[in-house]
Amino acid sequence: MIVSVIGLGYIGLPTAAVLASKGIKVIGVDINSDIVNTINDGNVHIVEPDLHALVKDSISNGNLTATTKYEKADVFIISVPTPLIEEQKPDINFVKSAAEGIASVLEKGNLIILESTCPVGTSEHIVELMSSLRSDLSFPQNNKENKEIDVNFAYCPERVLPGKIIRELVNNDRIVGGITPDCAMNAKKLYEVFVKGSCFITDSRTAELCKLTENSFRDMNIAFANELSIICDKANIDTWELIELANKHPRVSILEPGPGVGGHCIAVDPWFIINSFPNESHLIQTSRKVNTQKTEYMIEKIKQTVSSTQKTIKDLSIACLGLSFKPNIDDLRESPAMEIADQVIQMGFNKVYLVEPNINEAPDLLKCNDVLLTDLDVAINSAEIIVILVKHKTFYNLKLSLLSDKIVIDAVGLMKLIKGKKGV
Ligand code: SAJ
Repeated sequence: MIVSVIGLGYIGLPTAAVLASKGIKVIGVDINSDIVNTINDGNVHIVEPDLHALVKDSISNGNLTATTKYEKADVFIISVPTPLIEEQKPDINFVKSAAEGIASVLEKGNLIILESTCPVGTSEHIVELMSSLRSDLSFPQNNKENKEIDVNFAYCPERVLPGKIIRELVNNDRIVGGITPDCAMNAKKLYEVFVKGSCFITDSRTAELCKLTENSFRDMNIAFANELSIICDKANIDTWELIELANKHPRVSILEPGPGVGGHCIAVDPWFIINSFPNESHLIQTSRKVNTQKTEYMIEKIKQTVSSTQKTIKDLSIACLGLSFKPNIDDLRESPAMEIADQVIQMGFNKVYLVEPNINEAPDLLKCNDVLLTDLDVAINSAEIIVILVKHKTFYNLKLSLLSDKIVIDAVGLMKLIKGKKGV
């Protein structure tokens, strides 16, 4: 069996490498020739534990090859981006062009699996597109007379956590949504080659909404925590203590507040539902709003803190601890911490110290005079105001004594965690 994985990004490359590690011949296809060359050299263009070793092995034993051209295969897995464009509308053009590329090499008996996050109904839409391009083949949707189907199509969303992708690819349960039950059964057989979790079968529309539901659920739950954190701030109550105590109830499990929600999934996917169902998605829309407003609240809080010092901003220095969108990763995309740091830089402080232990150079957006990417000790020693934006493990050893004469604004509960560890 030959599997072709279209799109060698955060999901496609790990999927290709895991399949290849099971002895399957995998052809990875990507429009970016630099990425293709990097992979063919046995290297990787993304930071993800264990990925490099898997890719290196699969390239050297010949199970994995990368190319910019579509080639014949038995199974095609589409894992290309579906970004939001203006007015927060999802753009499925990369999926469409992958479908066109696959159509050019498609043969009777092939299976196509779509993994990209998509609006409900996309799979049916893509099947229609492919069947219009290949009228010589019978596709599941247009098979009204129940003729023999030449090509199978299923929607199987990825649900892996960045930082744990390889482990979760293998261990997580999968949702396999077929255009027909046979399509789902055939796709399930492929996942069973490497998935240790269970593969649950459904139709493609349910599987599409299931992916969007999972991330919207998390967004909504984080919004609850963020809303509580603002209420607590106003009421002068320690949010972290409140949540810890509320979570002692056997049926309460509140997530952690933060500076807002980042990344390319949780803050994005709810819009796929909102766009398709604007009049029905009240909670989902409100959650997006609450999480976005939490970032603005943090920026306001910093401004108010400056005013309360009775010093002019030019006489003050500030440190922002953490820039990535969540702890212990180097990914700065859609990061609320980056947005806050950017606003802080524009406020006109004497010096802005940025601490992000997972990167070596300040990102272009934040590069300017009076802004320094430094280590934790330098920042803490030099700044009067310390803003904690990400709960990186490397911050756990922060010496509380160094903070005694500082103004600390803690968006993530790091202080509570350190005090708890030290038994203060
Ligand atoms: N966050 C909080 N409080 C929390 C948990 C998270 O503020 O209690 C913030 C994080 O700091 C971050 C954002 O939410 O800014 C998202 O982080 P995350 O760890 O919740 O999720 P992602 O974006 O890394 O991965 C999510 C996962 N989805 C769910 O947990 C439902 C993952 O399983 C998906 O595969 C991934 O989205 C995706 O690709 O869709």
